Amino acid sequence: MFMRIDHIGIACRDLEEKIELFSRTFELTVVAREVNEEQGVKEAMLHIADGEGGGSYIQLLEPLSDDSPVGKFLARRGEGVHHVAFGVADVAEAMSTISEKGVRLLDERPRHGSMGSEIAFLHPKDVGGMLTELVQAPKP
Ligand code: MC0
Repeated sequence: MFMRIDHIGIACRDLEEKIELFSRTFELTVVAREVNEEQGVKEAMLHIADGEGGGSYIQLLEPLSDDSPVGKFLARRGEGVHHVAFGVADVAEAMSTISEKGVRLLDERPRHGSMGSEIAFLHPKDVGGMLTELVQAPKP
């Protein structure tokens, strides 16, 4: 079902500071920046490699408000890994297959994600404490 790790999402308080840190430390390049109002984040994608059906990235996330998902996460746990996102060929199909196994979906239908992707989240409590995202990359 999963083709690759699409990205690791990292919650941070200062996006520019963490872009500088990750670019310098791991020699990664920012390939996209976006504000996603629906998800309450300002974000940057740092490219790692290309794989089946799309690339792999580090995603740096700064919250737009304290009551957004990433804002609440920072208050509760501080900076660090917020979620792991897996690349799938068809996000709607993956949602339906996974939900049939008893895992709660946090989205009823796919939503808009980074770089034109379609995404959906799974409840962390049903996946061993890991907030999990499904990502369908846009067709080339
Ligand atoms: C909360 N919990 C987490 C967690 N956030 N566990 C692991 N990883 C996380 N990131 C835990 C809490 O500690 C709590 O456990 C339990 O989940 C229920 O939390 P809650 O009190 O309901 O907390 P809320 O209201 O903060 O909701 C958490 C939830 C929410 C995961 C449902 O953040 C959500 O719907 N997230 C999906 C959307 C999202 O995260 N968007 C931002 C990235 P205890 O044991 O204390 O009960 S957007 C993005 O990344 C896009 C742009 C993209 O990739 O393209």
